[in-house]
Amino acid sequence: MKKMVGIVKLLVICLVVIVNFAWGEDELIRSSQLKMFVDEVPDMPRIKGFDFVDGSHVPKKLKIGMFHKKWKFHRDLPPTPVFAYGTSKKTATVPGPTIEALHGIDTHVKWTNHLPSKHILPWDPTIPTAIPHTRKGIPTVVHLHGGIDEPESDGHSGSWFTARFRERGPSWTKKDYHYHNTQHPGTLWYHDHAMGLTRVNILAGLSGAYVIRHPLVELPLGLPYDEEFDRPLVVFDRSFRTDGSIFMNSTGNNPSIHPQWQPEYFGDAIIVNGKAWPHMIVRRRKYRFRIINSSNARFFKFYFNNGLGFIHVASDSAYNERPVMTNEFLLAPSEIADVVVDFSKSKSDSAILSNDAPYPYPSGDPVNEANSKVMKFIIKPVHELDTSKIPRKLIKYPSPNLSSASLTRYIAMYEYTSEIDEPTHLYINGRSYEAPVTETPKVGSTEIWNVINLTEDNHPLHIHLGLFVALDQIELVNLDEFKECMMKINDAIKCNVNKHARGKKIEVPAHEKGWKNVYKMMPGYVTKIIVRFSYIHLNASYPFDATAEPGYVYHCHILDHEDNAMMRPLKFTH
Ligand SMILES: *[C@@H]1O[C@H](CO)[C@@H](O)[C@H](O)[C@H]1NC(C)=O
Ligand SMILES: *[C@@H]1O[C@H](CO)[C@@H](O)[C@H](O)[C@H]1NC(C)=O
Ligand SMILES: *[C@@H]1O[C@H](CO)[C@@H](O)[C@H](O)[C@H]1NC(C)=O
Ligand SMILES: *[C@@H]1O[C@H](CO)[C@@H](O)[C@H](O)[C@H]1NC(C)=O
Ligand SMILES: CC(=O)N[C@H]1CO[C@H](CO)[C@@H](O)[C@@H]1O
Ligand SMILES: [Cu+2]
Repeated sequence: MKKMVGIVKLLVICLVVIVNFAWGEDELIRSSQLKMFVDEVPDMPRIKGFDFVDGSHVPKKLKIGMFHKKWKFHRDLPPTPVFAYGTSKKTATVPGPTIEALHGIDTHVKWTNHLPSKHILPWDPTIPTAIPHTRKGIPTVVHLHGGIDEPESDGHSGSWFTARFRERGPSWTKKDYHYHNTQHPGTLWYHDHAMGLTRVNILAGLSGAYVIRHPLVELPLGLPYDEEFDRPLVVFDRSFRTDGSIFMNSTGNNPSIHPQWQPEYFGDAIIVNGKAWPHMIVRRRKYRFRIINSSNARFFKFYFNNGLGFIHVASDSAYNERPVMTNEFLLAPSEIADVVVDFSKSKSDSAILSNDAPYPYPSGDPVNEANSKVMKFIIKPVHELDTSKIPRKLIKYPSPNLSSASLTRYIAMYEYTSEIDEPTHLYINGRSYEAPVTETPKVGSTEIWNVINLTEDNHPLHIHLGLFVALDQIELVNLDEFKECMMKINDAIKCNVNKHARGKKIEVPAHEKGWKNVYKMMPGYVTKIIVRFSYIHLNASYPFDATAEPGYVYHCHILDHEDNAMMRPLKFTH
């Protein structure tokens, strides 16, 4: 048996070497070869998640497919093979269409897979991965990030399926996904979530925005609301070869253990709504931008080169209680910044949205000329009437009640390395994804989670179904001693976490004090969050059975970490 495993490993390595050779890693586009700001940023097609019949809004059934097609990322780049979401191959886009849902009106989506038998990017069979028995077809499954929905429609990593549903993963339950839209209004996004393939499927193009609107509550706020002035911007980074194809390194950092997997993907070009360093012509007035970071691993620290500020009206999916003004802000992968920018305040006729987050964040390389620029706004000179406003108060959701928390958990993040000191995999609480479920909260309950980062990276933690408020971040003192203890016995309490958590305290920034679904877990710190497994905007139970199979998951949202295997099951009980 051992010999067999050895032979298979050898074969995989040979295959990787051949593929590597065939793909010619030397023919990469240098970012200086692509002129910045030449393409106009598109507004992705908008699809209504509701119908209008006899004067009232009614639920709608949508069919959205995943297609293999070519997409033009830049004027001077040949068309790039991608995987794209759309209602047809012709209309499919990268990112996918923006789904516009209405609060209280159900949206049903039948997600269909029309992908070919082979992937366009290198993937790694040695990490826990969805692999069809026939070895043909690309496993995919769609998760609506930020959605409060039934487990059967949550896009569980094991609920994958291949083209024509020919093969289905172990926890697959149904074809038609049901989004209840009964939650608070805000910005969500949908993306692939297949076991071990999330990083490559999203890298290939499978993500898009989903907005839940609640006009009764939102219109009185007076924020920019029309399509022209309320724009989702999906931001990610990609590298390309001279033939236009997406470049992803096909040699792992520990090739004898994992032939392809690397701990973080970084691309040279910054892409906004499917165009590299685009521009947008804007009027001299207020715009709302729902900025979704769908990078695999790149953090962005956004600022404007001409001093324009950002007014944060929401963070992730939920409105802030009050608008918060900043001149720069940090966005982790999968976090959402929902900001208003007032171009009438601009002293110049253009503004460059810029980035200065080191990568990996926070200890990695500084940004260079290419990845320090995101997009350019060209501002029309004429001042014009702008009836939108920034209200003093937005939406107040009840604050979390600390004394109602029924349980305190310690969630430790571990990174394991090989003899050459390169990461091999990451685990939460020292457990593999397949190990029996340990997080089984009660539906409707509130819990405190103390998240302990024992690695050198900042890990954005994402919890499905629940929302949370980040309370504080406290540095661990005598870190080495604590880490050694944790590596030995993996028990935060026995390792005296409270004795160690008495270093520097970092305040949660004002614009992130509200309800979130992703938060940045500082390395070497304990981050305390209060998690609510119920609605935040009303005292009602979920209109579905959250305890049903296949349950949910929680994970790090650096996709390369999530795939190997910084993800754990989350199952609810009554
Ligand atoms: C790909 O990764 C390998 C192993 O980490 C590294 O040696 C090589 O330089 C990388 N290639 C490119 C083009 O980045
Ligand atoms: C986007 O998210 C990735 C990973 O989740 C993170 O590494 C990156 O810094 C984020 N970028 C921005 C601009 O927020
Ligand atoms: C907070 O929770 C405790 C315990 O459940 C309860 O007694 C108290 O009334 C709650 N406070 C508020 C303000 O809801
Ligand atoms: C739910 O009930 C609690 C206690 O009665 C109250 O403090 C809270 O404001 C209510 N939440 C909402 C969203 O109405
Ligand atoms: C506990 C632990 O190992 N923390 C690490 C978190 O990350 C920082 C670097 O950002 C390291 O210095 C810490 O050792
Ligand atoms: Cu991570």
